[in-house]
Amino acid sequence: MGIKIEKVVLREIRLPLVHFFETSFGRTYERRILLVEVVQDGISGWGEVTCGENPFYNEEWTDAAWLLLKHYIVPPVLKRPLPSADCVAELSAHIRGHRMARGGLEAAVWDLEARLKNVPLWKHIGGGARKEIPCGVSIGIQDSIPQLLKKIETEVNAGYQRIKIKIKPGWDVNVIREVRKEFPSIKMMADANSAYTLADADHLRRLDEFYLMMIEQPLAHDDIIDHAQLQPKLETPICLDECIRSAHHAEQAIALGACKIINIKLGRVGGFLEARRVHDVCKAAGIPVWCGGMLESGIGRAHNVALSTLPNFVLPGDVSASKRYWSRDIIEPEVEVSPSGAITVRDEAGLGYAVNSAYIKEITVREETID
Ligand code: NPQ
Ligand code: MG
Repeated sequence: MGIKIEKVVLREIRLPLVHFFETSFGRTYERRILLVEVVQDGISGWGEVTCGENPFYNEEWTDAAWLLLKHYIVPPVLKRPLPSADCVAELSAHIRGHRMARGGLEAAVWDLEARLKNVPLWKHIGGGARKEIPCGVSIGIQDSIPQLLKKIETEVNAGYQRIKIKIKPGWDVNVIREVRKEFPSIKMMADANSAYTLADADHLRRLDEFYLMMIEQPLAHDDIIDHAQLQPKLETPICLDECIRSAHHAEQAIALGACKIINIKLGRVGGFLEARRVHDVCKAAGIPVWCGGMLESGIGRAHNVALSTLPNFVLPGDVSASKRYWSRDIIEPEVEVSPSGAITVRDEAGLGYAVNSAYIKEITVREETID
């Protein structure tokens, strides 16, 4: 059974966050999310572009992604027989960068193909190593340390299996020290989103005494070599996020000793095909991986749950409950996390969650059909 897509509908939705989210590059109050709906024989597959509102996490942003999809990414897949979802990534491989925009369409076609075959997406991508996804949380930079401690207590009590704390110069060693004092035995890590340089190596080494699971992306977003210089100076394992956009980058980072752990984000690497390749490279090299998050709506969240069932996703990821981010999610049921900090994988075909079209319509600010 082949794929032949009749039309693609692009939508931009606005979703206000329950609480602002602050990283080393800024504060976000509301997400502008692009949803990609691909349609064949009256069946829809759904994808989400996970980029930010501004080109600060990486070069991508909502407005640019819209134009890329419309002019470059969607046209080559329309009304053309495709042997399988495996072939979609290649049709936009000539585009430099913009993998989140490309991945939004690619993931939608994987969902469509799973639904056409009436199998769950996790099974369709070759996952199924676990039925319970271990969950962590990512906690943004707060206005004060007491406020951060209170948030951590809430999330630990909710059952989350590890706590990730965003850091930046001025909100790092001082903060982690206080958190460790209050929570001596939780699994904990820090994410700098590229806020440091090699000149900060001595400063970053001061984090070693707090036995963090890892420090995520301390140095420049595109600099594997500097991370290879830093890792031998730290006891804390480095986890790369922004630097890893492809399986080849993973190979290079591992060969150089730039990291001991890799965070895989479906969008950052351009979709399921490349995410699986990164996963396989890491697995063969004995590098554990976990699933990163980009404050996704339920659709991106459901993709992340499916991805997290691949065997080497052995560490708790940033995939957490819908209600931590949204007062109302666009899928039903919402993604829920058990008191032991896990998401149960669902057995319905495709995403495994129903897409709430009526609610999506309410919060859509622009829509365009490409056929
Ligand atoms: C990370 N995510 O692991 C990212 C960063 C991130 C859950 O920590 C808008 C634009 C919102 C970009 C949220 C988490 C974002 C964003 C998070 C990037 O580095
Ligand atoms: Mg990160």
